[in-house]
Amino acid sequence: MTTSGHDQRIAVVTGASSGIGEATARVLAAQGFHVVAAARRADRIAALADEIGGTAVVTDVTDPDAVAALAEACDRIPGSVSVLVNNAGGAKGLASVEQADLEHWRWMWETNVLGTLHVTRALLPKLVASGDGLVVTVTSIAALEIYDGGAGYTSAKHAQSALHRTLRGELLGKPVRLTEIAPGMVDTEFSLVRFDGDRERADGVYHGLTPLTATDIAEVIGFVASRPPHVDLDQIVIRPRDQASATRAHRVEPR
Ligand code: 8X3
Repeated sequence: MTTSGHDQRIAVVTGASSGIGEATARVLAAQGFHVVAAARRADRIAALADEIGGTAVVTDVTDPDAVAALAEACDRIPGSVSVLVNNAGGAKGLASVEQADLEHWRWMWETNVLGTLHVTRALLPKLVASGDGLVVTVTSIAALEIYDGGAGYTSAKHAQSALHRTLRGELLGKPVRLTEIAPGMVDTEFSLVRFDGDRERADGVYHGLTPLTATDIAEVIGFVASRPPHVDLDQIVIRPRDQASATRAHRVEPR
């Protein structure tokens, strides 16, 4: 069902140029949302928005001015912003604390934590005003676990989760639902980014098992978004059957 004019429900998805963000944009568009696809890679989101009848807004979530422009772009679309999917983020490196790469740490904290802060803060008034808002924040099992070499990423994901969960109390009494999605292994560009484009190393992460796909996660977000206003799916952990924890997986052949 598509809606138009002031009845139109708008869903803003960050990190929409690939992976979970792109798949979520497709699922929400199929549910009738006008999707605002936000990401840095202009060509990718333009093609996606074209395909799903949405709007592409080039946004770097770490830049408050760019995020303010994203909020203004939403004002120019008829309808109300009722869904925000905080999906932009990622990991860089797998160094020990002793060997920590400060640039990697800064990037992880800027994108995952401050990015979520900037976008959520900018869009919250609109989500509340919609009368039936939803904030989905895509964290990770790294928000629940720690592992050797993962401190930069796990600390950022723990912080992003804490920020998101704090809103549950702060928004109590307001018409906004809050859902944290914490995925385990999902076959996206995640590992390629983490290992700076090293394809062999990235593929090794998923070797010998069946990881989740971006669509697996997007379909769950679509389920969350399609619940009635009184139903809040608080926190959802999604792992492949072959993964018991961040460091423990079953592989049919070893890496
Ligand atoms: C990443 C989760 O299991 O690939 O967010 O380390 S995992």
